[in-house]
Amino acid sequence: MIVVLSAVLLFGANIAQAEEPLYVSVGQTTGNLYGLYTTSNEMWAVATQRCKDLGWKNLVFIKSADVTSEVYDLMYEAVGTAYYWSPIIGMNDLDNEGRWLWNDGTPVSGYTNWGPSQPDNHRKEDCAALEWPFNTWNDIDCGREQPFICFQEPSEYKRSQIDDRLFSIRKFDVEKGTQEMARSGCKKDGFRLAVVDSDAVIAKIEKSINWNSKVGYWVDGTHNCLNADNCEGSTSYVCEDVFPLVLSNSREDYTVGNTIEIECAGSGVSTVNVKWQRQDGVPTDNIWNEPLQKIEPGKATLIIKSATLEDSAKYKCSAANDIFSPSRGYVTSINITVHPEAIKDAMSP
Ligand SMILES: [Ca+2]
Ligand SMILES: [Ca+2]
Repeated sequence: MIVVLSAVLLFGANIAQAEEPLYVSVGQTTGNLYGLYTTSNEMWAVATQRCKDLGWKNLVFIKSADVTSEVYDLMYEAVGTAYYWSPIIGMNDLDNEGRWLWNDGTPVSGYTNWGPSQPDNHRKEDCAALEWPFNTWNDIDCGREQPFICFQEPSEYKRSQIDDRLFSIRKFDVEKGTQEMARSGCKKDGFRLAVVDSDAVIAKIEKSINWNSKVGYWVDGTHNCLNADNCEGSTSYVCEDVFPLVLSNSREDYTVGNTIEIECAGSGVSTVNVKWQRQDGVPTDNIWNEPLQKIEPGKATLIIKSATLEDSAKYKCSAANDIFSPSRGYVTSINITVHPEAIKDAMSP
């Protein structure tokens, strides 16, 4: 099953949030965490450093077709196909023309995905970006300022221990604030004040955000204050995402004529609006229709009364909390495949 758990932060964020990624997703095959940054375009060297400063491993390394596919999903969910953003990726041939290295110094060999006629080193191009529709590579001028994609490997952000929880730092608009102000600050944007109830959570927060070791941060749970004895007079706090989606049924293989019902539910500080969508046409068309479904507060049940081969389309369930602005949403996809009856019969003894 492919589950893309994504967090969208639309524009409109205040300055304290300026370094929030536009979009974060977890690649289900590799487990990598990806973040797309678009709020300020940067050149390769600055973007590389920015990823590291923000707690990521680096600009994304695309060493397999799986990563290509996951990054494509990230871009597709974040910006659809209406944009030509060409995000920078983590490779260069600065030291030795034509000898491409990932930013960690490993050679680009084995898997490559250059676009047609690339790399062409046109007027000296030693860095690289993803070319629309976000899956092939083009060498570009290292001085070009572009959006960029950072990534982190699963062993580093310890996803299994913390169940996909994502944390981010906020600063009070005023000089300092109380825990109650921190709670409402998170809630205003569709988050909750981070619930810290174990050392694993603290480790996750330390790894996933770029915090100042000299500052105390308001949190909730068994701890009230991270990184300091008390947070009276603190200027910052930690928010976390609150409504991951859960599918009632992860079965993917069906036969023509089967009935399919999958409930998708989300929970959060305010009731989320959940709905199923179906992608018709080829993926690059970005045409999503609403299939038959039963929508209730906080959940939606996809109903396919008699499955057809065409149902092997990509379904996704999305949830948004539209009470607050900027809005925040999640998407979960399931790869339903409907097999012809004949194949099933042929396989039977
Ligand atoms: Ca070059
Ligand atoms: Ca080029």
